[in-house]
Amino acid sequence: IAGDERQTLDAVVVGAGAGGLYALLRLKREGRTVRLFEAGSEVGGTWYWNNYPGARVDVPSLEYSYSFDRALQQEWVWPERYSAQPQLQAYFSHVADRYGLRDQITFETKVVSAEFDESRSLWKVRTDGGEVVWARFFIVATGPLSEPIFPKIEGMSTFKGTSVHTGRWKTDGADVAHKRVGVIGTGSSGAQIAPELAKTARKLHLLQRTPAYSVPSQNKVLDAQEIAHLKSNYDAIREHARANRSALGIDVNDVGAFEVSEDERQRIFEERWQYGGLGFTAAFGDLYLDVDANKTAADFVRQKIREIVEDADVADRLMPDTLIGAKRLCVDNGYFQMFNRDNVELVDLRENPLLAIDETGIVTAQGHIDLDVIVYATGFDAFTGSILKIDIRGRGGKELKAVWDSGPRTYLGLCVAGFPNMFIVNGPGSPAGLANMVTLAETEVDWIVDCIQSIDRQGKSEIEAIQEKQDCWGRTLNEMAEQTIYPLANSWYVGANVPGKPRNFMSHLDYPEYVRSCRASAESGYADFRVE
Ligand code: NA7
Repeated sequence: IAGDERQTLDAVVVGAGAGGLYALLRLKREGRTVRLFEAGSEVGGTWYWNNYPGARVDVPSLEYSYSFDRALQQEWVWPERYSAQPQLQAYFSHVADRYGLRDQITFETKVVSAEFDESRSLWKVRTDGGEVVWARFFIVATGPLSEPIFPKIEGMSTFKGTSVHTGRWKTDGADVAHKRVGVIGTGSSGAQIAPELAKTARKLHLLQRTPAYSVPSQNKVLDAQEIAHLKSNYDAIREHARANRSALGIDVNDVGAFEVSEDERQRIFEERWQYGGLGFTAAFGDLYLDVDANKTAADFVRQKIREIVEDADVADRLMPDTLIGAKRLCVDNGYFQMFNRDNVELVDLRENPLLAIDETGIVTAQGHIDLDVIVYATGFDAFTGSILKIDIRGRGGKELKAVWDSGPRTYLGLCVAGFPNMFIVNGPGSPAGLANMVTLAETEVDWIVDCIQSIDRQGKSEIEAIQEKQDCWGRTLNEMAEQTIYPLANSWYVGANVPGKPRNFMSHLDYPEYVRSCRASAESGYADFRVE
């Protein structure tokens, strides 16, 4: 026991991405004893693991960055509108150095279990290195898109070439120069990596199961004048973004798609397309609310595909026939243009199903594709995958896995009934996945740390979500989602990308409203929680 006591910390944080790093920073500033465990060998989270060629953020970098320190945001230079992975990695590394965070981080170490000891109101946290630490608070910041998923394809393991998942490029990365490459998947990762690999590969086969909507990023190098202008308006930029449902600095046009003439509608879509980025689907206020309105945007993108892709048959096969934006919209740097290259071939798995993988490549209904490299751009077990990899047990030894059996349930996306003193950053039930993840991480961590401080000031030892409040939160999320087109798609937002995963819309759709709920809870002295 004495040895255990020496190890008792205020908090354990899991994950050194945007959320975990900021949690460590804030807790340190409050004079708390903290340790952070990180599976990778560096900080950065998503931007550590997803270092595949072409990896780039789809939110402008000046926004996709911390706002807590004006000096940091003024001094740090983002050279491009949308930063590539190396810049993002460098940024988080700089943050770790600048605020002296490294001493509290244990790298290359996974947390394997966390168990709440009711008699002592402490979390017992065990790592894969066999270390056990005790902490009053357990903060899970493992990321909503961090647990890669591989499809189950017969013969996969027999492939003698290189197999690599985009989300594990760090460890498994492949050299594709002059090689024959197959890319499986047409989500954001596939749409980013394929054009980049095609530049050096001998041949690239893009294996498409569902055609994707993608809009150009119109990424560019920012010149000194532009950077100076943006930085002199930083407060206004942040404020504008925070008023947006997704905490993104996009201009939402509140007008309905059918409130303007056909010509005007096309003009507005064209303007948004030329500007680039996720603001495309904010062209009209009802694109996420009304299926017919949505179709006008979808038609516009289909027309663009027709114009960009020279081979009409290939263009036809690339045409999505779903709703636009119901699955995460891809933001690309030459995705559709890539199909005009002689060394790129589209394999449409709907008419030519993928049957198996063998030692030398992929077997489809129409024959064998010889490959040296297979890239799995097949996505992630979103929201819950990385959390449930940890054996988390709350009050009465109850497993989180069992409690979330039919889908993740949280209160404010931050806490779970039955799991006192546990907090999740960017977890299910928060606007994670849809909102600017750095902004959201700051919002949530500030709430968590303020909460911890308040508990102590009140002389209390435990805070726990109340079941009825949690149920009510879940209903609110569903009601919000049902007014939109989101539940209509088979996306990772609803868990449909993982076979057998229960279908739940897992995100909160309105960042400002979410902030109001969190603030109201704090202002009430956490009256909506059990505090003891
Ligand atoms: P996504 O968006 O989940 O995309 C995964 C892609 O992989 C998608 O096109 C899937 O097709 C495809 N996939 C998955 N399994 C298979 C099999 N068995 N055969 C063929 N194709 C398959 O993951 P990303 O990594 O691209 O992006 C995740 C998020 O990260 C993104 O939304 C951004 O927010 C950042 P499907 O559509 O299911 O038919």
